[in-house]
Amino acid sequence: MNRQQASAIQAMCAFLLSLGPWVMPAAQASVNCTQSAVQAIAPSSTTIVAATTQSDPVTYCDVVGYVTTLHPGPNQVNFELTLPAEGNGRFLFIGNGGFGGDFSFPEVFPDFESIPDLTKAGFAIAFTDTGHQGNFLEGAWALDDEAKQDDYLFRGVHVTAVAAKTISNTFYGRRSRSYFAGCSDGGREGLVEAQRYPSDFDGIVVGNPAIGRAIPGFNWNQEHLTANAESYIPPDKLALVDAAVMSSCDAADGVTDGLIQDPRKCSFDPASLLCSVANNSNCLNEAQVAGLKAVYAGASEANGRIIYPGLMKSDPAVGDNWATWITGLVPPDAPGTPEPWSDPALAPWQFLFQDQVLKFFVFGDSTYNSLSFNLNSSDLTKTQLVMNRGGAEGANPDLSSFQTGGEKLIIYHGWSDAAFSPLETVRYYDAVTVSRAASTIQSSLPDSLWLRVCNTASLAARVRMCSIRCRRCLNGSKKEKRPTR
Ligand SMILES: [Ca+2]
Repeated sequence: MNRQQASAIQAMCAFLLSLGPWVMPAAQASVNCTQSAVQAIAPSSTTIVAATTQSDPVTYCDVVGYVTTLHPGPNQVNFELTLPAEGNGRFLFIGNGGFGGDFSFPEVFPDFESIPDLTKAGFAIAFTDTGHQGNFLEGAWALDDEAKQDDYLFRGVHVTAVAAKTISNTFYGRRSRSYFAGCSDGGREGLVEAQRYPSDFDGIVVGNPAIGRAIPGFNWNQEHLTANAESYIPPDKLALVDAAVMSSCDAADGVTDGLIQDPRKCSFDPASLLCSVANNSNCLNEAQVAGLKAVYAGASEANGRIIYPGLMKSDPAVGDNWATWITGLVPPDAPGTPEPWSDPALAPWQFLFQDQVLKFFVFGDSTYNSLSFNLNSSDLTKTQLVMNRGGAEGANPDLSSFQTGGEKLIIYHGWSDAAFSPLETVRYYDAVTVSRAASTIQSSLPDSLWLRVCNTASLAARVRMCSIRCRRCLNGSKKEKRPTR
């Protein structure tokens, strides 16, 4: 066999190995599913609380435990790990949404196959609560607790990955390939992993990531939309905007088909809906027009520097997407006050997230008025010092350590995301591209970064964490793998 033939066989083997789980030989459990047996194979900082055999949909070992984190600490990062009796040689870590706080997010995660289906397919699957217990919209646990903050910001996923992979590999008697998949805050977790802990995963899938200075961005929107009672944009007015945007922008991509394939080409001006006489259901008042313009423009300092890009001229009314995240499903009952919605359950999620982060992470004051936050002051620096601790903003473009082993990163983002701006994701992708071009090592690596920003009208109203589903991004054609310029 000459060198050329050997090389061809090697290439064929690499190709076959990359095809999917069905070509991986099955991995049989070699450890009993008991608390003591799993404890015996766990790393020293890991406590196994329970390990029980389950039989639905297939036989698997359900492991519940925690990792104790230190410096700062101690804190308890809880995790769950499911190990099918017959594994497929793959370990999958599923990320969180919002503030994390429990294991329920994956069960309602719309972007991936269901957990039972993944278990049936033989994946070992891990989840974490990121070091605290609570609702994904509540951040009071972070008050004066740097250990819990660090575990949420950057540490909890890593320590869980190390513990769960060690257990999984010994359980099956061989190293599994390891993957991470997450959307929203889970997308941020995935990028922090690639940047800070490049050895944790062989492949990472990132959806609609909460990267960059999203909290000042949320605050910008809320300060503009809650300035006074007239600023509130009710759902029926969002439907008006939706129709006007579609009418103005559908054809900008060259095809009138009810889809806006690249909202960056959309020149819709909210002022075109300004009421000419009296305020009525077919037009917007001046405050609503100003608010809408601010959300589209994005957060910027007085000198014009963009802090966080704006949202897209897309379909704000679909599935109450903007109403849930930005404007509120009902009018604020206390406009102009620090708590425009006196019942937090009625406040839009962007208001809640920025309010909770500024109160409990940044300023350490449960009475802090988040609507007094000033972008053009030390408030911004202070926010970054806390929220980018450990690189938690997930915006470091240097992926050289991650990619040296041939690891792969897939990023997707829905244009219609009402939470995080897809332009921030495009900006990150561009920064990585520049970083790679400037680096001799990185530029010699195979192209292992894949980004697609996509349009999709599909939305699961019951799940709004990753409210714009982007499954088609992952199944879409390769020719659209990069955003159009
Ligand atoms: Ca179109």
